[in-house]
Amino acid sequence: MSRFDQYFLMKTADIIDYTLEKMPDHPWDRDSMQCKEIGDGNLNYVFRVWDQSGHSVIVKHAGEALRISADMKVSVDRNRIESEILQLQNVYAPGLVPEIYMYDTVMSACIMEDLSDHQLMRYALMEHKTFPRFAEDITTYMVNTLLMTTDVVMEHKAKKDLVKSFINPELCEITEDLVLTEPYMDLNSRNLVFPANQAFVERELYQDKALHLEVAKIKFDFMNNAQALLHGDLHTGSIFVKQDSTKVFDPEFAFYGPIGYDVGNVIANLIFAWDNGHAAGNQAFCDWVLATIEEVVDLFVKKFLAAFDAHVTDPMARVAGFKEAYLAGILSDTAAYTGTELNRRTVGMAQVKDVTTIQDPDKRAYAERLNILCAKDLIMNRAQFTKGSDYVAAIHRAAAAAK
Ligand code: SR1
Ligand code: MG
Repeated sequence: MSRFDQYFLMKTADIIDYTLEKMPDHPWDRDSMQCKEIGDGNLNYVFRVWDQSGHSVIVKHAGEALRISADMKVSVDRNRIESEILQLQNVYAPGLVPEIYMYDTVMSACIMEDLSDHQLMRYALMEHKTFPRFAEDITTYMVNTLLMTTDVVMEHKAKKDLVKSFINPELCEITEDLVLTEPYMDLNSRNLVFPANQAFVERELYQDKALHLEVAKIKFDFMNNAQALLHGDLHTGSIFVKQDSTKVFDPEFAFYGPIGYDVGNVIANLIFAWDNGHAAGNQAFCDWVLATIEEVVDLFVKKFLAAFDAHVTDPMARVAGFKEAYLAGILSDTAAYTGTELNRRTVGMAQVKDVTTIQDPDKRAYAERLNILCAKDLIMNRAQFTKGSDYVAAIHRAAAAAK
């Protein structure tokens, strides 16, 4: 019998015992072991455990109530989903995700590689650091984890087994509400609208019926297009970086959905970094962000087409013209979900520090108007966004219109 045989919400004081019990063969220097809670996400508890001999791990633990709001309860099965997808992605995209050492469905916890030598990408971008490998790495990660889990590549029954295993209704419901509904109608009265933009948000988001119709189509595509095994929350707070390495973590929102959702989340979060650099007047950083957005889209397309040729075997998927049609759908979705991520992080309950830490209220209001105008362009004209320069042009258009 162990005290970890039945779920309870672990605290820092429990984690060393837990780690020793679950990693008995690790060469810990027991007397010098320490633990600290380091999580700053919205959902889970993240502990770093280390000793003076240089060993360290991360223990991630799901609580029944979310950190962002004690009223929100979500299945702790999310920890299994996250652990299993990271193990799978380590096969498809080796070196681009942290290694999972073990996971435990009783305590809803996993023990994984410590990436403390990396920095959380959102914070690094807020310091206006640039990462020359990022576009290359993130597009490899996306093409390898996404295209390879579709049924144009996988044996169809094996793919459906994965759909079953990664059914994630409660986390998807968060996205359906927070990303794909509430920014357009504040049904649960939990949107956070920057006061200077209240009238703008009412007009541009809450009263625009044509926008609502397009977002409704996008929402039901998110819920019904079981295209690939997504990360599901691929923002810059889910990515660790250093100059020569990129690691994508935190895929607890994983499920089978439209590929464009992951790609769009990356692009939108780069736009938030641009907002921050622009407010600070850092032109060189903004130029790097725009070049990176362009490269992410164009490299994604290039690698996707090459991987399609190399891996797709289904005879109908090889019919002339199908590859281009399939990609066109993904690119249109990418633009749409870039737009929905821009809107939800600007007016929804889960915002991003890149924008909320802009101190000058006029500059923050400007950044938020820019995000919303850019989002609407992306959503309403989504089929026209086929290459990286289309996104850069949209950001310039929104920057001019938001003045
Ligand atoms: C209630 S959770 C709020 C947000 O945090 C996560 O990172 C997801 O983006 C979710 O929408
Ligand atoms: Mg997260």
